[in-house]
Amino acid sequence: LELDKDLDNALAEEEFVLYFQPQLDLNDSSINSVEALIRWQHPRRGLLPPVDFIPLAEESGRITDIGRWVVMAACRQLAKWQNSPFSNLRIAVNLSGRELDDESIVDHIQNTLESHGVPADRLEVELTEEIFIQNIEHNLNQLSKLHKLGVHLAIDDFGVGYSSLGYLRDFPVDLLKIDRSFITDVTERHDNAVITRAVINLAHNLGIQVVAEGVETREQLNFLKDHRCDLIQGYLISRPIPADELEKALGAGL
Ligand code: G
Ligand code: G
Ligand code: MN
Ligand code: NA
Repeated sequence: LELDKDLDNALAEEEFVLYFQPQLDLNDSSINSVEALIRWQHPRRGLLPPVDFIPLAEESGRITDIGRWVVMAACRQLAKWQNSPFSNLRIAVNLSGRELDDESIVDHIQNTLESHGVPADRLEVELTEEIFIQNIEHNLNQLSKLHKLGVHLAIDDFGVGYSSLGYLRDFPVDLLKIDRSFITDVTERHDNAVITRAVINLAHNLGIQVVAEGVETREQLNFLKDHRCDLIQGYLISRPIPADELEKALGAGL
């Protein structure tokens, strides 16, 4: 409850910060995209992870304003990177179903990209399968508009939701992110290996790229490379880190 009240201040005082976790392209070992993960630098409690305040913000409706801040902060970072050695980077932001419900979020994204002079294809939006279960028509309309702008669309935590596969046909999806639970023991468990290979083939046959989440070992990397996964994300490459650390790591040839 106390935290809930503090959330109002947090936006006004800019206490939120974006951390970035890079994705490694397995084709050429380059890093062209990073996922933005929000943190809250709370004045008394220290650095709080999203699990401590995003569910709270979803309940109170403050998530709408937080989401708008995330989009703004991502565009601000992209604008900074434009005339730098990091101009190739794309940023993926997480949007919940609740945030997509907001009719004006697409306009906000378009306006924020434009006012920062950032091309739409530098931005990616990660959505979970929940958006294919409720408000389907509204969500399809929102995502079609975003896709037309040039924003890339990724399905997060793929494989653990309750939605049908039909949406891969009906929605403009650019990327699938295979949930970490399949990757953790992909080299030890035959079933997870089979599921991972099948998801990669399914996605590729639909013209969709695949990101493996939660990659922690060299063995997992090799397995995913052998089976033509496009990108990997996880502690093996890097934890989520602040922008200045990311720049240092990339500069040093991460
Ligand atoms: O940062 P961490 O790895 O702890 O992220 C935990 C969860 O919080 C992830 O599921 C992620 O999707 C979610 N999350 C992180 N940043 C944001 C954000 O900016 N908006 C929303 N809605 N969720 C986020
Ligand atoms: O948006 P999403 O639900 O994918 O959020 C990513 C979450 O997974 C974040 O909390 C991030 O810190 C965490 N994470 C990222 N890479 C790894 C990893 O390699 N291993 C584990 N255990 N967690 C990870
Ligand atoms: Mn994500
Ligand atoms: Na995920």
